[in-house]
Amino acid sequence: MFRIRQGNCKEYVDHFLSLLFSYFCQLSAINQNFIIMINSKVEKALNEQVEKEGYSSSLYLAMASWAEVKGMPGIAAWLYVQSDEERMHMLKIIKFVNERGGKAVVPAFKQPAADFPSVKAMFEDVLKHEQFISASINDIVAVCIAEKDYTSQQWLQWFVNEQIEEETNAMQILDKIKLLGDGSLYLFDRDIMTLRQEAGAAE
Ligand code: OFO
Repeated sequence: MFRIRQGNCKEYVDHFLSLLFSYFCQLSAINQNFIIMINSKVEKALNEQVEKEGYSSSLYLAMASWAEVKGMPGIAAWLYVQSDEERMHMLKIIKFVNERGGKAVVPAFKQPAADFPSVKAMFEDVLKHEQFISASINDIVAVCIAEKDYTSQQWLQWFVNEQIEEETNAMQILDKIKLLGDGSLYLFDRDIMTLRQEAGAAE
């Protein structure tokens, strides 16, 4: 048993510090046990999604740059915002993987096209790409369910809802382009950003 001898202050302080140290060790062990670690298959699927979101960001950046050079500042502005959103999606996944005890890996992104045949064809590509991303998110949800990683599955619900919005936006834009026809791109370019305001107001 530990006894404090009168006048032996150093011994007392040392003992107190060692008690404090073991208390913090126990506390940190308890905390670690409470982290629900990410499943390794889900971690792999999310890392693949990091690549897809990063590529989405580059793709929309390339489209924005093309539209800007072609003298369509409204369409360019819409795509620049879209590119930023995709980067935010990528960051969201990176942080989630790391916070759940996994390791996010940032890959190389393939180079997107630099030219597009027309505005309509470009937005058809946007819709196709978003449908591809939606399918990819659904595949990850399926992995979560198969692996019983319900924490990740629940977290992914944000992306499931986001994809509904992304596909709807692309479809609305295509409907407007079809309605206006290729000859009215000036009006479309002037008004496209109002679609973002309308979508923001509706949320
Ligand atoms: Fe990240 O939603 Fe589009 O790609």
